[in-house]
This record gives sequence, C-alpha cells and structure tokens, in this order.
Amino acid sequence: MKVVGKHIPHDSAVGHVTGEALFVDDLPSAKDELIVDFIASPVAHGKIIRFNFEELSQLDGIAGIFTHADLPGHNLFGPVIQDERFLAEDIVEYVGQPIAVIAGESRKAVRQAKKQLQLEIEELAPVFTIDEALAAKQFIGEARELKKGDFEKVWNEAEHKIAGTFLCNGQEQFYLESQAALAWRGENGEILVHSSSQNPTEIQEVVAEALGLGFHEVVCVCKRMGGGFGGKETQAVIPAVMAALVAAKTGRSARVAYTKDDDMRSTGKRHPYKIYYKAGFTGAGKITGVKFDIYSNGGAAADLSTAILERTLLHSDNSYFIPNLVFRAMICKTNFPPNTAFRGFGGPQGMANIENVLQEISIVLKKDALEVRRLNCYGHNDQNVTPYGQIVQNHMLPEIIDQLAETSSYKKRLTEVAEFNRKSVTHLRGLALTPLKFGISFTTSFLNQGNALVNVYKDGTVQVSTGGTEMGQGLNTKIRQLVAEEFAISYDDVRIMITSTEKNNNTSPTAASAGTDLNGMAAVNACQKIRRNLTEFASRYFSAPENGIVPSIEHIHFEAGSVYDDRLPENKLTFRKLVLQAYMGQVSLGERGFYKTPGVNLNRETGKGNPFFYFTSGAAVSEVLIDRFTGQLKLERSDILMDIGESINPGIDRGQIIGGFIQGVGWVTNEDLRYSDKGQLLSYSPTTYKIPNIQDLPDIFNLETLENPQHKINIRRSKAVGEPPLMLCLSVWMAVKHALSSVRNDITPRLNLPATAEEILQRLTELNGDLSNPETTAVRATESEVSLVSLPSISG
Ligand code: MTE
Ligand code: QUE
Ligand code: MOS
Repeated sequence: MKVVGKHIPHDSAVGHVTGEALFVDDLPSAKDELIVDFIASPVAHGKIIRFNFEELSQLDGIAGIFTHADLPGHNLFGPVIQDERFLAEDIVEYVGQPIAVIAGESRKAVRQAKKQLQLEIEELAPVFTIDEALAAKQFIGEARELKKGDFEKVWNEAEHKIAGTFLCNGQEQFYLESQAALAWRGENGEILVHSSSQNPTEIQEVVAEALGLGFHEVVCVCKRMGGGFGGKETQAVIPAVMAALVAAKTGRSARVAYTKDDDMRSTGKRHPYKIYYKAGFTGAGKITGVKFDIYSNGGAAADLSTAILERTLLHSDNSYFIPNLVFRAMICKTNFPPNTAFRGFGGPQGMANIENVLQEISIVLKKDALEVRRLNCYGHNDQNVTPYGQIVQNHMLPEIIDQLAETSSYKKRLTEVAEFNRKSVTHLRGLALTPLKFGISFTTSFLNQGNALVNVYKDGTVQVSTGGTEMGQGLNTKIRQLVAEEFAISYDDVRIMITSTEKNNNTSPTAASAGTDLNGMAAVNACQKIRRNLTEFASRYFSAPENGIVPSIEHIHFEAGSVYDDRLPENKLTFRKLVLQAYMGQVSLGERGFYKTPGVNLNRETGKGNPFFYFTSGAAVSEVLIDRFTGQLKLERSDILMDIGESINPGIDRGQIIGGFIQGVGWVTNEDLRYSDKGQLLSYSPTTYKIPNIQDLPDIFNLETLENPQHKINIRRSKAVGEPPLMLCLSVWMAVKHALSSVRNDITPRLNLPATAEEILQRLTELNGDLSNPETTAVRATESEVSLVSLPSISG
C-alpha cells in the first residue's frame, strides 16, 4: 500500500481531457445570473473627464454599471503596499485598467451596451520604460541593497573586468483559463465567491474590505485553476471584486470571465529588468567582485514587486560564490498593468544576469564557459556562503554539473560545435551548461505556514482540505498520497475537497513552490493527531481482558489497510472496522493540522539571515542551431539533471520539470511582448504572442534526477519542484550567446532576453558590421579598461 513515491496520475488528468473537471466558468448558472464585464481605460495615463455610464445603464438588458463610488467599502488594495484601485477614480494609469463594472442579462446585451460607450479622457504624459522612469524619478517602494566585502577595492585591483547592461523583457503567464469569478449574495449580505485564485484568503479579505464586510461574512472557494503560474496570486482580486460588487448591489448571482484578449491586455506579467553590471575576475576566471544595479519595471502599482525584487537580490548569485559584491535594486513605476508573480518570482531575471556575466568572463578569457562556471560554483566546505550569509548546505551543485557534463558528452560536443562553426557559412551552433539553485520558502517569513482539515468517516474513508490550491501542478494528488500513507490506506479512500476559506483560515497563497511543503506537512500533522486518537483507542481495544495484554500504544501498527497490536498480530482489524469501533467509542475522527517552516528568517536591515529552508538545484545543457541569414533558432538538444530530493510523485515532478523548462524556453526565445508607442499591448492573443508548442521541444531531450542522501529535511525528504526548472532555460539563452561568440574572437557579443530571431539577427548584423556605431551594444573584450555606463543614482 505504499503510495508515496509512486507514479500516480494527476487526480484530474482524465477530467481535464474529458471536460468533467470544472473550472469557474463551467459552474452551472443560477437562473437570475448576471454577466459581468468591465470598461477599460483606452489610454496609458489620463484624467477621466466624462462618461455616459448613466445612459448605458438604462439600456435594455443592462442591470447596472458600477464605479468606485458604488463600493460600500474602500477602493484601495495591494498585498504589500496598498496603492492599487479596484476601479479607477479620476486618473487612469494603464491601458486596460478597469474603470467601471457593467452587468447585463446576457453577453450580447453587455457587448451592445459597450458599443455605445462614450468616454472622454484627457491624456497625460505616460512613462513606459525603466529609463523614462529613472528620468522622471518614479519609483515604487524603497531602494534595496545587499553588500558583502569590498567591491571597490577588488574592482580597482582586478586583473580583468567587464561591464555592461543586461536587458530582459517580461512574459505573459498564459494560463489557459482566464481570470474568472462567480459571486452569490447570501442571507444577511454574506458573499460567496468562486474564484480562479492561487490565494483564496486574499480574495476573501479584499472582497470583504471592498464591500465593507467582516472577513467572516465572505467565503472564497477555488476548486482548481486552469493554470496560475503566479498570475493568479494577486490579480484574481479585481475580477472577484467585480463579481462580488454586482452580487452585493443587485442580490443576483454574478459571473465574470475575462476574454483572453482582455486578460492579456489588463493584467500584469513577469517584470522586465535592466541591470548594469560590473565584474572583476582573475585570469583563471575566478570572480573577485561584482556590482549589480538592478531596476525592475513594476508597472502602475506595487502588487508583489517588492517581494519579487527581494527574490531577485537573493538569486543574483545563482550557484556562484561571490566574495565581494554590491547589489542595489529599485522598482520603477510605469504606465503598464502592475507586473506580478510569474514562476521564479524575480529569480529568473537575477540568475539570467549572472549567467550572462559568467558567459562574458569566459569569452574574454577565451575559456570554456563550463570551466568558469565550475570554478565559481558553490562548494561544500568552503566557497559556500551566500551574499546574505546563509550557508549552502547538503547540496550537490558540483556533482550535478560534473555528472551532467559527463552524461551529455559536453566536452566532445563542444569540440564538434566549434568545428561546425568554423565550417558552416549558413548556420551557427551554440552549447551551454547552466546550473540552478533556487531558495525554497517565502522570503516574507510569516507566510511560511499552512493548515489542514482531515475528516475520517465511519467507513474508513477520508476527506482532506487544505489552504493549497490546485493549478495543474499536482498538489492535490501529492496530498492524497501523503494522507493515504499516514493511515496506511489506499489512495482511492482519500479525497481532496474544494479549497475554501470556510475550512482553512488565514492561508498563504499557493506559491513560492511551497504548496506541498506547507500544506502537505499540515495535512500530515492532522493525520498524526487522528492516528494518535486511533492508536490509543486501538491499544485499549486490543487489550480487552480476554486478550491478556496491557494497553500499550507502542505495540500498535497501521499497515496495509489494517491495524494491529504486534503482540496479537492475528487479531488485526481493518482500518475501516477500527474507525467504526472508535466512533462508537466516542473518539474524535476529525482534526486540524498546522505547520510552520522552522528557522527561516531574513533581516531586512542587515540583509542577512536564512531566508530559505533549503535549496532545490539542478542544471541543464542545451545545444542550439541558428540560421545566420534569418536569426531563426532551433533547440536541438537539452539534457537536464535535478536534485529534487525523494519525489512524492515522480511522474508529476517530471511534468513539472519539463513544463517549467519549456515555459522558460518560451521566455528566453520566442515570447515577445510588444506595445504601441501609446502603451497598448499589440501581442495580446495567441496569434501574435507565441508560447512554445510541441515543435519547440528539443529533438533530443533527456531528463534525470539524482539522489541526494544529505537531504534529510522537508516532507518525506522531498523538495519543491514547481518553479525551479523554469530557470534551466538559461542554458538555451546562453547557448545562443555561445553561438554568437564564435563569429569573431575580438569582441563580446551582447544579447538581450528574449533571444528572438529578430534579436539574434540584429546581433549577427552588428558582429558582421561596424562596431564604431555608438548604438551598437557589442563591446570589445580585449580593451583593458572597459568604458563604463554611468550608473544612475538610486538614492533619490
Ligand atoms: N504547474 C502547472 N501545471 N500550472 C501552474 O499554474 N504554477 C507554478 C508551478 N507549477 C503552475 C505549475 C508556480 S508559479 C508555482 S509557485 C507552483 O507551481 C505552485 O505550486 P506548488 O507550490 O504546489 O508547487
Ligand atoms: C516568493 C514568493 C512570494 C513571496 C516571497 C517569495 C509570494 C508572495 C509573497 C507575499 C509577500 C508579502 C505579502 C503577500 C505575499 O511573497 O508569492 O501577501 O503580504 O505572494 O520569496 O513566491
Ligand atoms: Mo508562483 S510565481 O510563486 O505563483
């Protein structure tokens, strides 16, 4: 009956395919239901002058139009800084920003009414880029700094130096189920919201605040999401408030489901970053010091930008020991939808930057990049302290790199690639191996908690509810396995119930890859309490006078669907019979469990602490083929090796690794968010925004995990797997840079992220052309002193 560690299919796998698995917009309509939509700002920045909402609300089939003035509670919200409005007041700050909620009898009625909209907005000057925000001194939150050693000193003394600018673009989460909510008004004004949200507790709280209710008057439930990827961590609140407002105002049930286009235009994405970097290093390639000035494009409100920037700071080392460093970081306020969580949560940008630095070091020194990476990699007994003072323990980073280099024939293929590039006039190949180290825990330490409710029924079957939400990642399947194994019963005898704030209170978002760690531990904790009750009961039951033994809980065992006292093993009871007996004996068969991650802390003043419970790590090696005439890229082969501890469900974890990697490959290659000069998203649908498809998978694709006997903590000695594999995509991006670096050996090619065909072609053109053009970002590597970009002050 062992179920943990088994390959058990995702518990909705069949339902996803047959359509039996329900998403919010699949829930049956109530007969009085209203369809909810919103009126969005057409401009990036402006002052609302006039609108004809009153007139529209009188149209046939329209039940009402509601603005911020209709909110009984307050209009401000935000997970960290309360600076965002559900509905715009007099100023709009991004294209797609909701101004009013419109409710009608049918989609058609709403559509017709929107056609008659008159909206006059006086346009104000927008700010779009990080540079524009720097010039306008528009920031969100405080500047952050992480320091170690004496960078200036090692920079001045450095044998070699590089400096440059790293630029990366955002990424759309592209979940298949758009933002959606369904709200009912109950007795006494209570509200029930079905929300496609990674964070039902936040929905409960913000709906309550917007409607002027107590938290106890709002319930939020989420059966599952059709993908979240971070995009439903905070941003499900606006549609939820829209539906709840309509339900509260009209007393009728209210349904909102964004169209894909509206979803892409109105919601935040992965943060674009601009990082000015300097690095000093030895002739052997050892980094002596780095300085990173990091700017993120936060969009029009804070959302999770501060937490995301913090994760960037804590991942700007990736897997490398840096003895002297200064990381300075700041969020720019711009007129885009507030950027938000996306798998990796700021980690990918910081890690891409340092990978780029390592690649450039190898180019300057004309060394194999793998050798440089390996040299700087975190070690076991020395070279193992992070910039924030946490020691990297029980890790396998050097072993992972070495094993992967071996199994992927890295050395041999590197020679072949060089040979190919010497000969081919039409194509270029590139090869790169990048490691990955991702800290597991919310860096906002108090969020590292979870609770669970476990109910055992008289027939020996079990229902479990946790605060965790299912978004396809397999959380429910893993929790079912964990609970089944606690009671030594079959997987089929356990069901995961809908996530509801009614059963689990004050829950953290399902995020930071810690869903199973936190909720799985809480569920196991609840099971242990029930097992204790059952064990005590069983010890009394088996020591009935005629059995001639004294009660002793040490002798009670749960095994293969049965319970027995090992002194009388032939007297065993099935779990089901024991439960029924225990019920008759008035024993509690339902318990709540709680878990908090031990020992995680980060001192924001000193920038030191142990923000992470442990690290998930791995590496990937990728080979790319580039068409020199079009810049077109083909990923030919990827090999992945990961340390994910002891997997609770190897099949699901494999899916997470492959899916995460490919999602990352989309970010670094093809996904290209384009805006008009008025800040309108041009790539707002699958026709213009290309996520990877089956043909973008590498032709050769190998995936292995390795044993890490040193890893002894966390639930069943597993490791979080949700976000980390995304960052394996950096091997692909670096393979492109490697390919470009073979064009000529006197300069270091620059490469922005994503490396679209257009970007690659532009870099190839530069490499083949005139480098005296000041617009050209390629830098001569042979210059002894690189002319530096002047760093803008971030103190102001
Ligand atoms: N996998 C699927 N199929 N769908 C998703 O939306 N989200 C990712 C990852 N894997 C996601 C996914 C993100 S951003 C996170 S933080 C984790 O799953 C969250 O779930 P976990 O903590 O249970 O791993
Ligand atoms: C990683 C994460 C999150 C994080 C920190 C991480 C995350 C998240 C928050 C967060 C922070 C403050 C809040 C809040 C949430 O922090 O997903 O509600 O008040 O939501 O290191 O993934
Ligand atoms: Mo994941 S970005 O932490 O939702």
